[in-house]
Amino acid sequence: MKHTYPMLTAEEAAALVQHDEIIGFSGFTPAGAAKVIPTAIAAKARVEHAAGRPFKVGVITGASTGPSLDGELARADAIKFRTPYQSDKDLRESINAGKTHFFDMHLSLLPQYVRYGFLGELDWAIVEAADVSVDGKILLTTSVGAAPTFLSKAKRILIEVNRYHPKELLGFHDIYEPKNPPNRRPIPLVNAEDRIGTQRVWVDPKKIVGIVESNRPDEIKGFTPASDATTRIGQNVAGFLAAELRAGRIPKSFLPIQSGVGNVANAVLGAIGAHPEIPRFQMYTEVIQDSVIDLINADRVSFVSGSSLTVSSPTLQTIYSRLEAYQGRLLLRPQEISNNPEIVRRLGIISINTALEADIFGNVNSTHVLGQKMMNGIGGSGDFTRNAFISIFTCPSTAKGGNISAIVPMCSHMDHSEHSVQVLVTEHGVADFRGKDPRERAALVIDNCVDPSYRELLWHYFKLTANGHTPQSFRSAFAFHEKFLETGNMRDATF
Ligand code: 0RQ
Repeated sequence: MKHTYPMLTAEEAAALVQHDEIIGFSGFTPAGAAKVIPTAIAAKARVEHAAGRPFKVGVITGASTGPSLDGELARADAIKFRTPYQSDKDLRESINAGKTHFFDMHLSLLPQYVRYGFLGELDWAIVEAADVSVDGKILLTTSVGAAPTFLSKAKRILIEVNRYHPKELLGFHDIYEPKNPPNRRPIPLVNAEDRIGTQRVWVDPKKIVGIVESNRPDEIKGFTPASDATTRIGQNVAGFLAAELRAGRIPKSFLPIQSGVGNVANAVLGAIGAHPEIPRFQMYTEVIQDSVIDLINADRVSFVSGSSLTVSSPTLQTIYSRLEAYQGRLLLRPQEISNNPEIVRRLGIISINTALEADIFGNVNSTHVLGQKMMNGIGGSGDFTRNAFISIFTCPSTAKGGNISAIVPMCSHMDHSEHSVQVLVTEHGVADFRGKDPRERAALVIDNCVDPSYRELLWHYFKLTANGHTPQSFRSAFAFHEKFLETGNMRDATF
């Protein structure tokens, strides 16, 4: 490789990073996440700790990352604070034990928070790339996330040039960074497939203090195959969208779809793709999962824009073996653009995200198990939900073998309020909240979405208080949660 940058080992790169510094790492999900340098930083932290010296760094990324970044740094107790999203088991434990400061952010806001200086000055951008030119043009790999902002704002840059990813990825990224107010302009994107920026990130080459070479695949977990419940949820969402189409409320040409992460989201997308009445459609989403690639291959999805290509290794290998077939059908953008409220509202995106818990009035908790333990974070679900053409939440009606009802009297934590949630779907059916008051919503949810073994209990709760716009009982609102903590079964709740 012809360049003017120092070639470093991962250990030499890690040696440059000091205690208390703040790092912006590439990665939006494990796709495109830095791998070898964070692992070496974790090893350095262990050595420092063994010598009795403090060593922790602030870790900012696009969204979640992989085990070589979040997992290694969490296990080495090397994370001072973490934002905006995570999904690593060890990091989650550290957060829930109160050891790591984690603040949960809407993903579209992260880059501007960094540009505005709200998170302090970035000491480092540590970014995975497929290629770097002598004049500082960086070709990113399987995600864009917040990497362009980290690269422009950080004092110094370390690049992991990962040979696993081909240089032919040139053309799959569209890099655009809005200006800060008062100089912000409208984002000139009016169709999902519009290109508005550059193919590579341009940086001052003098900021690049070293390059570490690697050859490592993304660390993406496979999905659990669709269960009976997730298949039925998918069919219910697809049936609802087909009915909207028939009613003429969704245009015949359809609208771009955003679909969240996880097992439920994967099954929902499969069902939409399989529905005979839903035409070939576009996606304007953040995470491009395996199911999207299947739909492109089946020519059910004509184009997808996202911030990461989060696919399993076999799927990525298939894409890389015939990259030209995906040119013009797959585009990666900064999360500030993929999740941008202005664009979501303009394009009329149909958002489909997963709830951990919803209440009978249509409020949604996507992040906290039993109101206390952080699962992953809000991710981009709020960016899309608040601004969607139609916002849909899905979830299985129960968890933990039926001992938890995902539908409760009052959410134990609130991420998406009744003002933003328009449709709730479980394996039992659909509650369409549009134009309905809280009492009407509750009746729809209990009749259509709740597991039959919880229906009577929830009707009982609903009838406890006769007064008020939203009939809520302070004494009993958390009876389901309290009872689960006491006996391990929400069905034991009494009011
Ligand atoms: O726990 O794995 O221990 O069995 O929660 O549940 O049903 O497998 O759901 O994989 O689709 O993830 C909301 C977490 C769903 C995800 C969430 C337990 C359940 C299981 C997972 P186990 P499932 P999924 C785009 C948009 C927020 C961010 C977002 C998410 C585990 O979709 O992180 O949408 N969303 N971003 O047993 C206690 C309940 C429960 C419960 C489920 N009510 N109480 N536990 N579980 N319901 C992506 C990005 O922004 C990057």
